[in-house]
Amino acid sequence: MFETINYESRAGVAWITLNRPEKLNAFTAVMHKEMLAALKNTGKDKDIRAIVITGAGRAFCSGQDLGGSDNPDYGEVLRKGYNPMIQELVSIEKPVIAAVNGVAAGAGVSLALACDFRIASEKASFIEAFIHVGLVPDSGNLYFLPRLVGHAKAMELAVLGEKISADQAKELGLVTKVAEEEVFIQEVETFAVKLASMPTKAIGLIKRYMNKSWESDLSEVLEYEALAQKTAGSTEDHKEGVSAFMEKRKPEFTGR
Ligand code: T3D
Repeated sequence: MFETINYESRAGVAWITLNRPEKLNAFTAVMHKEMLAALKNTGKDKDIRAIVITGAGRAFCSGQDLGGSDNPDYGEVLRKGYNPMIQELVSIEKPVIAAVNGVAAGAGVSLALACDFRIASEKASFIEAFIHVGLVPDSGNLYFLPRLVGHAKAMELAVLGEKISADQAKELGLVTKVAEEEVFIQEVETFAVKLASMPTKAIGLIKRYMNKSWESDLSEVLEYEALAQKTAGSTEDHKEGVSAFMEKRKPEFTGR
């Protein structure tokens, strides 16, 4: 059904795999369209409660295809291709995990940064490659990077464009976990299935309002918390969590 990505789902988890391994999964206009469609699908599908984005072959994603663009207006490439994809990803009220299997460069880093969690293979690396081709970080990179690592480190990474290893990324707080290559996919699967068995509505509300907190003051955040708690408090998962606690058993959350 897709040309540049693979899409499959199992155990409540959607797996989206960027699939142009010969170009280290570089983005094209078709890939933007397909990613947007796949992400929209995960948002709508009630059976999907977590999403994994990864890359085929030895790379996660090498950013924009430097050989393939026929559009000289890069602003338009961003507005039509990358920006809707990043906006969609952030607005999905379900956890999204970047399974960074290998090198992530340029907009490939941006894609990983826009996800809610990053799990890296020990073979992964991150490179803000934009500067090496005379460009600026895009696709939300200037938004997420300083928020994740702080302004000074973000400037250093973006301006110097030096490659950092998975372990260095972990030290900076960019990744949740670094896994040995042999067990990488199992570790991602375990993490994703765990998230998919949690109270999905509450996770979605945490994501929505934690994102909004960046541009809000304390009184606004207090009100968001009240709104979110009213909604979370009326879910079946809240009822189940309290019943399970009182009955001293493990809760079975359904995402409703
Ligand atoms: O419209 C716009 O352009 C605006 C939007 C911009 C967003 C951006 O993402 S700008 C940044 C674009 N990305 C890059 O500049 C990264 C370019 N790639 C690299 O720097 C390196 O390939 C890596 C550091 C990612 C990996 O290095 P290495 O040594 O492991 O692999 P390699 O040998 O360089 O690449 C392997 C093949 O993939 C090679 O093809 P070949 O020689 O085997 O036929 C290489 O050309 C190809 N490849 C890698 N990255 C890209 C690519 N082909 C097209 N576009 C790429 N981005």
